[in-house]
Amino acid sequence: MGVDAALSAIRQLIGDHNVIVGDDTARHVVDWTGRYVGSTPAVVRPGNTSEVAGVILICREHAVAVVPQGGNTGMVGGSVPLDGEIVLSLQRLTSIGEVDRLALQVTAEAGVTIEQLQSVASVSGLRYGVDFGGRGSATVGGTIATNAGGLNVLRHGMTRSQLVGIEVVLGTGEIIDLMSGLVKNNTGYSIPDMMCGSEGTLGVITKARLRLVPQQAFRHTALLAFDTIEAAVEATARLRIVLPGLEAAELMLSSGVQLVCDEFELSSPLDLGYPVFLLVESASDVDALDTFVHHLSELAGVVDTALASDERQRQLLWRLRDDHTTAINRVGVPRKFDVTLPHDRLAEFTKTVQQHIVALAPEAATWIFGHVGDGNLHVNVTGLTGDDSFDQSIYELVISMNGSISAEHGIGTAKAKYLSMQRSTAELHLMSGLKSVCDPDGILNPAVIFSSSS
Ligand code: FAD
Ligand code: 2HG
Ligand code: ZN
Repeated sequence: MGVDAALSAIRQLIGDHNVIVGDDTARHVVDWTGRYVGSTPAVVRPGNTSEVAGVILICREHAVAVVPQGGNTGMVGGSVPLDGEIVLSLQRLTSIGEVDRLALQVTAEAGVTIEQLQSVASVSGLRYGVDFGGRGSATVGGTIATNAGGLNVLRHGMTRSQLVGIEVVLGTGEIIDLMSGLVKNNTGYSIPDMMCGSEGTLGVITKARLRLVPQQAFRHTALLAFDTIEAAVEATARLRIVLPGLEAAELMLSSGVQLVCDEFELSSPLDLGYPVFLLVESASDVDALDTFVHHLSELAGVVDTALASDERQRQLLWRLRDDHTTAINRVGVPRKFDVTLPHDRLAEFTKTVQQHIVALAPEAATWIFGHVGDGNLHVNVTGLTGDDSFDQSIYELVISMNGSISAEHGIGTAKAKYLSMQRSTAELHLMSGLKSVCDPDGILNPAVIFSSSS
């Protein structure tokens, strides 16, 4: 049997204790939302790059499919073995080099979490430009594989903007080492850029060279209430112009904030009778509170404001935003739509999609929040009994409004069958050509991005 022979060779390579089977695989076969549940003959945990390459060579030889897995916090069913694949966990690759103070860069292995990376960077007065609620579990490898966005994209860009070097094991078993950290290196196609967002379909990322940014001493944070989404979108645009230190602009609706407050026994500093909220944060190296407050006071459409006057209040404001995902999970297994719209259609989309969902699935509840500065909304639907035609109709709406069906979570298995709604035949052809060069036997995440129908 291919799998048995492969596992026996893998045991010899990485040691018996690094091959997990049976009940101990449980946390590796279910995704964070609980929507995607698979099974696996084994979770294999190589401890370094050459062991990763050895595992891939063995799997290739025995024609066994593999799902690379970091923190298993992905939202699109890409990190779990839905077709009985072997799980290749990167969680033993946890070393971080010293911060390079001349280049403002650091080298981190794939299994390092974003929280660990932030803590190493902070010792040198620096931070990593990508951050979000899943920081405690999400890994360097997983965030590169998904090109994760998060809370500070409007200031620092997505993961691709932080990536200056990569080490990756292709589906052929070859190791590509591009870890020089040279910021300028126009020597043909950019392989790090190509690997970023490839969701484990082209190679297994083992190490990365990452850009760091200055950690600014002062953070000013406020929750603003509005009567309309239009006003919140306008206010975000205005703040982006007048506040160069603006790091975050997060949209929430009163229903979501109410849910977070109910689930976690928090109280909102603003009246939840207001329908729309914006959480804004600005960072600077000098205390710019007066400027921050002044610009907030000049915004049109703000009906109430809560300014965080200390770190405890700041943390509370952030919990109202960060805890949306966990609170929604408690209501039920959500259907997630991570979408981008052109900024001038965000308000229209938010209203239209809610009406659309009520018409299609009156039994369901809709929760909308997101990174409004990036045009990125997270539409979560709970209590849904409908089939896949529901998802398709939401994506049709997004595309009809010139949006994207995946903003920052990727395609995974969840959206594979809808990818051809968004990408042209020529684009899909180019992507599958790359896939067949990097992974000629199709052993890496075979069900991710590409569906049999695309
Ligand atoms: P996994 O979930 O393990 O894997 C994700 C994908 O990458 C899979 O396809 C997997 O096969 C592949 N992969 C993993 N590691 C590797 C590797 N080393 N080499 C090759 N492929 C690999 N995402 C955002 O973009 N923005 C947010 O604001 C955000 N907030 C979140 C908040 C919470 C509370 C949670 C739970 C998740 C959030 N996410 C967010 C989603 C998730 O954290 C990201 O998609 C993250 O990038 C996944 O990292 P991971 O290490 O958990 O990867
Ligand atoms: C966030 O922004 C994450 O909190 C998760 O991207 C979004 O739960 C979601 O839909
Ligand atoms: Zn998000």
